[in-house]
Formats: sequence, structure tokens, C-alpha cells
Amino acid sequence: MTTFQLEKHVNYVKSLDKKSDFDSVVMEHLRMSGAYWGLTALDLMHSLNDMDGEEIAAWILKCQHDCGGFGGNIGHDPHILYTLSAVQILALFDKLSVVDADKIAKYISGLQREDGSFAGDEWGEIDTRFTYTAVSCLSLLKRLDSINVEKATDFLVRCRNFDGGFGCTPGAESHAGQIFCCVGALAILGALHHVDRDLLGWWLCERQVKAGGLNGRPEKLPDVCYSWWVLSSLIIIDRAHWISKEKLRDFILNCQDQDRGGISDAPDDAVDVFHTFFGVGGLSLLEYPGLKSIDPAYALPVDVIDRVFYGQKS
Ligand code: GRG
Ligand code: ZN
Repeated sequence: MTTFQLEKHVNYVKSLDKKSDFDSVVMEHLRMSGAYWGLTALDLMHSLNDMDGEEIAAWILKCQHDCGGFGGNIGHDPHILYTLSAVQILALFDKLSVVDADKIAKYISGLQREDGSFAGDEWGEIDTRFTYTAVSCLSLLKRLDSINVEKATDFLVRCRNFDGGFGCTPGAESHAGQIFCCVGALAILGALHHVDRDLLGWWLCERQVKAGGLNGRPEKLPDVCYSWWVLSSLIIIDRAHWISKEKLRDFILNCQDQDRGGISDAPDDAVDVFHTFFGVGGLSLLEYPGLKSIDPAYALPVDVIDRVFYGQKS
């Protein structure tokens, strides 16, 4: 059986910090999210201490704008997605106190629309991804009271489909990524009674293909990142026992670069930090030995969530 190459993955993620090739140019505008994926993966592999939290926090602060939102890198426009990544990284390093939570809350509440939905930035794209992002970020900052939670919940419910899944806007087809966002946000808001667990669980468990991996929609190819989007949703609604965990574990392990470390979307493809995070996160959800547990709604290690909400490490 293929085993998990923890040390190689740690070295792969650490090496990204120093890279100056094509990949890093492509990643430049979303470096904040790349940093969240890499650093969370390192923490799940018990290796966050190797990173300089002070230096990272100083860089994050340089990415913040006067409006309160964060850009994907220094000098880049603010966006709600990078604002969540910035807050998540600070939570990892126990440094949430370096930011002004009210200022960030004001930025996020300013993105809520009359119908309860959220825009991603000043350009106004609406998507349930941004509802999740707003809810998760404000919850970590303990500022959920700065938005209209009832309207935000109503909008999520309007994005629910006949098949039990959720889409990016009302009427849009169900997609596993969007389901994570809606189910995760409803979980954080304590509103999971809006989910038909059996109907959604059935749709989600049908995402497992013969090879063991999960896809994001019917007739699509399996991809390691759906190990996260699908399995976290199944866990939140208590239906994870409806898929084969062993087959999924083996699919993820087969997507490792056994020589150089890192995890790809599918066997024999090139690795990247996004799929490395979701592969490690998926294995963590599967309780793979030697990994920290990850919270399925916040996508942060459980001990970090315990520290944020209960002031302690579990
Ligand atoms: C903190 C984990 C975390 C997330 C923050 C950004 C975000 C909130 C959520 C993104 C959810 C989402 C829409 C994920 C799907 C990403 C993806 C693989 C899209 C590709 O979709 P398709 O349908 O590709 O184009 P395939 O071929 O897989 O169907
Ligand atoms: Zn993917």
C-alpha cells in the first residue's frame, strides 16, 4: 500500500516560499490564499513551528487597505476571499489580535446586499462562496452581529436545489464546491435545519467514482480537491459513512509525488499547493494517522478553532 510522504510534503510546501519561477508569477495575485493553503497543510502535518509567524503577520498587515479588506499580495486590490485567508493565517499563528476586527467587519458588512447575498469586492460579483467567506471570517473575528444573519441565511436557502444541493446563486446548478460553502456557512450560523440531510447526502455520496476519488458534479472526473468539498459536507451533515473511506484514502495517496512531495488533482498530474492542502485536509478528515484533525466547516485545525472560541488548545 502507498504510504503518506509527510516529510516530502512538508519540504515541498516550504520550498514554495523561495520559488521565483512561472508558478510563483501565476500565484502572485493570490499569494494570500496560497499562503493559507500551504501553512494550514504544514500545521496539519505538525510543522508550522518551522515558519516565521512574526514575518508572515507583518506581510499580511502590508496587504490590508484603508477600507479594511486585504489584497492577495502587497499592492493588490482588496477582496473578501483574501480577507478570509488573511484572518485564517493569523488564527493559525494565534495572532488575531494584531488586526482591528471592527474595521474588517465593516468592510465585510459593506459587501452585503439587500437580498442578504454578498459581493466579493467593489465590482459586485455575487456568489455563495462570498457568503461562506463572510460568515466564516466574521465568526472567527466574533463579529457576526455586524451583518444581517437572517437575510444571509435566507439567501443560502434560496440557492438550495430540488436535488438537495446548492449552487452559486438562486437557480444555479448544484456543485460540490458551492455545497461546501452553503453547508459550511449554515453550520457556522447554526442553521443546518435548512438542509435535507438524506437528500443531500445521497447526491454527495454519488460523487464517489469507481476509482475511489470524488467528483464535483455528475459525469465529471474525480479530483483530489473534492475530497475536501464533498467529504467535509458529508461530515457536517453526518453522512460520511455513505462513502468508502478506504477507497478515497487510496485515491488521495495515489496522487502524491512520491519523489519530490506535493499532491496533484489526479494520479500522474503535476502537484500544486491547492491540491496538496486539499489532499492533506481530506486525509485529516479521514483521520489518517499522524495528522492533526481539521474542522470541516472552518477548514482550520481543530486545536486552532478551540483556541479561537474557547481560549485553549484541545
Ligand atoms: C476556506 C476551504 C476554504 C474555502 C474558501 C473559495 C471558497 C471559500 C470556496 C470555493 C468553493 C468552490 C466553488 C470550489 C470548486 C473549485 C473547483 C475545482 C472548480 C472547478 O469546477 P468545474 O465544475 O470543474 O469547472 P470540474 O471539472 O471539477 O467539474
Ligand atoms: Zn481540483
